[in-house]
Amino acid sequence: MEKQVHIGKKILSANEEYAAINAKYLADNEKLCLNMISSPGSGKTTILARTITDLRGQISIGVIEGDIKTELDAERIRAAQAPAVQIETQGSCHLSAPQVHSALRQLPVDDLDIIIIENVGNLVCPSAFELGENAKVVVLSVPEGDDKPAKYPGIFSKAKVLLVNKIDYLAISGFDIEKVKSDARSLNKDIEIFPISAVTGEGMSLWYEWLKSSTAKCKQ
Ligand SMILES: Nc1nc2c(ncn2[C@@H]2O[C@H](COP(=O)(O)OP(=O)(O)O)[C@@H](O)[C@H]2O)c(=O)[nH]1
Ligand SMILES: [Mg+2]
Repeated sequence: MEKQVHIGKKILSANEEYAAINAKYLADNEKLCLNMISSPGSGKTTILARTITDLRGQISIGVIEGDIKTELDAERIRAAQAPAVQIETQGSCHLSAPQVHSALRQLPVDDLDIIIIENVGNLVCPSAFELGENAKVVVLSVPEGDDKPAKYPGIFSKAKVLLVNKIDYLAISGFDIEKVKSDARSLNKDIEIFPISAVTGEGMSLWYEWLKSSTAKCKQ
């Protein structure tokens, strides 16, 4: 008869192992690393390009881009004069920690203060895979509707920051921003919420202050 022996030791998945290696590398090098997650089209790349441009000379940002196909987003980041590494996942709906591990080796990390990972666009799979980041940043844009924190609680529970983007559409949409704030806070009482428009620049200064203070904390 077979006997089962419980050895009481958690066997880490390859993803968890690489996430721990990435996290240690980033901590040793005093870098802030953010994992940006949203539906496709919420404005992640637009937010990143504007942030890079507006913080030039104050904070240096490098980007790891994840998409199923194409180098298009990395090209947009390079056009904003920041280093970017593109990962094509070839069908996978999320980035993995081993992929981020190899992308980190291709970035000029010594010259950077912050590394931002733009994950593959969707609100579900990316939230389940740790990459070694300090924090997840979820982006919800006004045209997507105000019911998304309630419908996709996983990512809104885990994120440290919620960027509500495209607030320039607020006046012509039925989007209830107070409902989004209270739904997100009922899942995650400490979540920081910044309503922004990456096109007009409204609200971006509070996001920049958060980036600056979080960067400073990594260097202490
Ligand atoms: N009106 C408006 N459009 C935006 C804003 N941010 C991004 N967009 C537009 O939304 C579309 C998708 O943006 P993109 O950055 O590619 O989204 P991503 O797929 O999340 O990276 C583009 O046409 C952007 O110009 C915003 O704050 N306001
Ligand atoms: Mg993008």
